[in-house]
Amino acid sequence: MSTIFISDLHLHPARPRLVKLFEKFLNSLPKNAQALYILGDFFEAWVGADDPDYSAIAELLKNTAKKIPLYFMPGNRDFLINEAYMNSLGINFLPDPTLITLYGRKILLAHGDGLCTQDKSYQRYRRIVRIPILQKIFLALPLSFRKKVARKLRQDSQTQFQQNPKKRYQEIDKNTAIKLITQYQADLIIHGHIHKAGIDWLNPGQNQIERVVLGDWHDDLGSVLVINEDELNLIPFIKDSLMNDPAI
Ligand SMILES: [Mn+2]
Repeated sequence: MSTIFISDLHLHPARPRLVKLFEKFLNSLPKNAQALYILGDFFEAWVGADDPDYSAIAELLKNTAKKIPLYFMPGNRDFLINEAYMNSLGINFLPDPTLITLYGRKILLAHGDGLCTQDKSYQRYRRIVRIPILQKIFLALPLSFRKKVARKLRQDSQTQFQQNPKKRYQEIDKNTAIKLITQYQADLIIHGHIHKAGIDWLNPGQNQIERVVLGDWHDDLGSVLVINEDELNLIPFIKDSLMNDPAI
């Protein structure tokens, strides 16, 4: 038995090769996989279920959820996704963060943007845009307006990154993460967001907390975490390689 984790695909119909790669990944899920977890930034910029740009991609998820239990945690690119919409697709919604127990391990799941607490102005913005009533009001506005707002936010953050390239894909605040993980009494955290795939220790030497950072996806390269009773493996996904990977 194994459990699969992915994040940061940034899927959009304007990137057909990436969408194709994701389809291939779905078709090559190992037979013994018991669940698929998506930890945010699955969509490039999600502004409502009525956006036709994402209907085909949402359909892929819906069909996958008929075959394997699917769990979805929104990221900063798809934070408007709510539980009702996910349930309508047959998908389990996960708030950020969520604690799960898997193969005897207590694992904290997060997208990762909430752990970047050095960026005070982003955290302020994040708190506001996650207020349910504000989300409800925004989602009731015309689609063309919502898409315009998303474009504007994207442009603003691009400009910000151009002025300050270090801010892009900045490391999380490890002390914030350690505090949170300790609160939840977990011994492993899995997150994405920072686009630097890897497995490391958050606090080497002391009560060791293991961390997996899921990687972002590119047109010809995905990043997949496979967990089973014995081990964690962060595996690059290239075309249809997942099934044949000896690590699984
Ligand atoms: Mn993100």
